[in-house]
Amino acid sequence: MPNQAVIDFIEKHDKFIITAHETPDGDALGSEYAMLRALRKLGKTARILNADPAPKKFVFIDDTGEFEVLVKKEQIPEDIQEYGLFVLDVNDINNIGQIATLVLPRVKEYFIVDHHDSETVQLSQNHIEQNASSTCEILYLLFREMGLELDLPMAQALYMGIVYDTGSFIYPKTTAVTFQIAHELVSMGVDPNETYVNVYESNSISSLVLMAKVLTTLELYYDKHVAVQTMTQELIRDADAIYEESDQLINIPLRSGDIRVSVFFKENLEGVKRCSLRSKGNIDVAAIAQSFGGGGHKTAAGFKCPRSFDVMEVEVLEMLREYFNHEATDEQ
Ligand SMILES: [Mn+2]
Repeated sequence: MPNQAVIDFIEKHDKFIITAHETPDGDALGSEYAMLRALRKLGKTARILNADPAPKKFVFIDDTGEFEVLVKKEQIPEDIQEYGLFVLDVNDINNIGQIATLVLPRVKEYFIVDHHDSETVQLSQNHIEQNASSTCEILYLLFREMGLELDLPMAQALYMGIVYDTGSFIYPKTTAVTFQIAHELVSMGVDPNETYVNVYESNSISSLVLMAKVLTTLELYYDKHVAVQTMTQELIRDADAIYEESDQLINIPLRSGDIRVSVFFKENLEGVKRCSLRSKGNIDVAAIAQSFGGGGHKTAAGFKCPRSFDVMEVEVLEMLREYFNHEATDEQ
């Protein structure tokens, strides 16, 4: 049974902390919330501790304010050594913020449930299904195997994670199983339109202004097949926006039939620089992200920039050269 290790981990411990990756997305938050309720249903003590706040558009799944951000040591339970730590939707300990230093080394045991590609998973206790559309899909199948009955808030959380991570059932890892799970969740009472309105139609005006400003940075390379956008912290401030409001902007260039790779350099308000990569077809952007210490999926990946955007842009374009038989001339 593929899930037996996860089930053993749940059975072995009475208290759990649940975490996910930095700047948590719909799948990270949906899987945390569903896992939280599942553990409590089983009579366990459980809470969520994240490195970053949950974006507002995802919080409609949580009536009770469970997404706690770890800001100081005092939030960590005194008997932390008795806890099991669930690490969801991430397998890279460099991507869980200060959970990696304040929580992970002190818990009794940890366990990863994830679906990201990774060459080397640093933590051996894991259940990683790289072909799953989302961590929420893995959790749905896990709960079913455990015979755990889902309540409506759990179904809603899982559905949100699946919708988000599949781009509403269109990204490459979307399968018949994904639709089957969605069918079952909607049969339980999940409202697809409510999810859509919250996740995609509840953005602020400042996010529109941010989108307009980021689009003006668009540069095209390799015969207009590669799009590069750049968002500095000054640009976020000019738009009066917040960093999280940029999470969908990398997808905009992909709407053009010519674009095969979208590269998005983005800096948050604390000055942390990241690069996100998306591709169509056979271009493996996870390999590029891994070469800079990051990771992801073949068509969606990212990494923290070790150097300035200008330098990183040259390096990323160089790594894309093998896919294109042209010089990386700026054609804009
Ligand atoms: Mn995910």
